[in-house]
Amino acid sequence: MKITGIDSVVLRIPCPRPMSLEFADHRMVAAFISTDQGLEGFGYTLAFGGGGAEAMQVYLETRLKPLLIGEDPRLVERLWEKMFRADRGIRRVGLAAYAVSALDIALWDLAGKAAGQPCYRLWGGAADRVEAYGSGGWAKYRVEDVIEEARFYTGQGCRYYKMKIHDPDPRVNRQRVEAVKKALGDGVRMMVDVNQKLDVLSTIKQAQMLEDLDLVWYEEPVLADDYAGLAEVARSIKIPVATGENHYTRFEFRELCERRAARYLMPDVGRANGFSETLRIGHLAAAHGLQVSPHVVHEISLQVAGALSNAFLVEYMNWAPADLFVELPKCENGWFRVPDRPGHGMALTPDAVKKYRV
Ligand code: SMN
Ligand code: MG
Repeated sequence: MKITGIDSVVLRIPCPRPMSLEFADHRMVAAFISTDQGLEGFGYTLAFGGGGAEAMQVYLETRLKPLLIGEDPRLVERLWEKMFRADRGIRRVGLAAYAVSALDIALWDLAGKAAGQPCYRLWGGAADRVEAYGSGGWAKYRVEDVIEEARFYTGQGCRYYKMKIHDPDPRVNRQRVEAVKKALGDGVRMMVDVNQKLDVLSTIKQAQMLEDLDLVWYEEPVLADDYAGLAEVARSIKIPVATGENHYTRFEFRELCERRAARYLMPDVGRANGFSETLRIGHLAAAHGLQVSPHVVHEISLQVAGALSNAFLVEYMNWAPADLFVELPKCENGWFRVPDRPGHGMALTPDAVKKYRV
């Protein structure tokens, strides 16, 4: 089987009302790989808030695509190495890693379709169902809106809910988290997300103010770049630290593991160089006794979570309009079945490209 063509497109994805308080829209960079045998692979990455999507597409088109044309798409490891090692002057972090991710996801989609198997089964298969947490709780919501949103998820059986803590006053964050926890009751545990907004001392102080709330994790406590800071926070607070949505390679995750900088690693398949590198990160985490909780895009992250015995929850964030994908997985009693169609199982609707193309 040979790759005969690759098309890419940037889609503008409008946000549902609640998310639009924070972001007006997102961009999806989608890639479609065609072959001489008629099979097609679909991969994508998401730029939340839209940042950098055009640059990702240019890097994909001008530097990565020529490496794949004419190759056998089933040799994913070989092609991943070819992409990862291509430009020695550009590290596969940031925008370039998003571009590699979209193509790696499309290659695995093709490999799965060629084998007639869903990806998680190709990779060994640990579970065909994964529990989910509801996620949102954006900074600009009133606390009533956060509670209403949380109930959207708990109403579908979710036992976990994550909210942002972005107020400059740590006491306000404490009040908001406490109010949401009280409204949700004992059956729901919570996580909080700092999104890198604090420095080491302020984040430790903020975390200490939340220590009695039985939180599952405290997320991105300081800048993702600051490994020493992350490790200091992890040593200093009682809530387990989660981080990883802004880390891109197994080398960066190795740093997190060896410094004991987090207990939950959160690679994003659309950022961390695709399914291939995310699986490696998952196995690396297992060697350090750490759990992996993939960041967003649960509809495709489910394949990775279903292949890792140290996966803990997928992030259920209601970001996709109902007419974008052919069949979004459904949350049943707080759990998702891993899609068992060949490949990763997701496809755009016939009109999605026309409707959302930039
Ligand atoms: C997040 C997700 C999507 C967009 C922005 C921020 C967030 C999370 O950090 O972990 O859900
Ligand atoms: Mg986060």
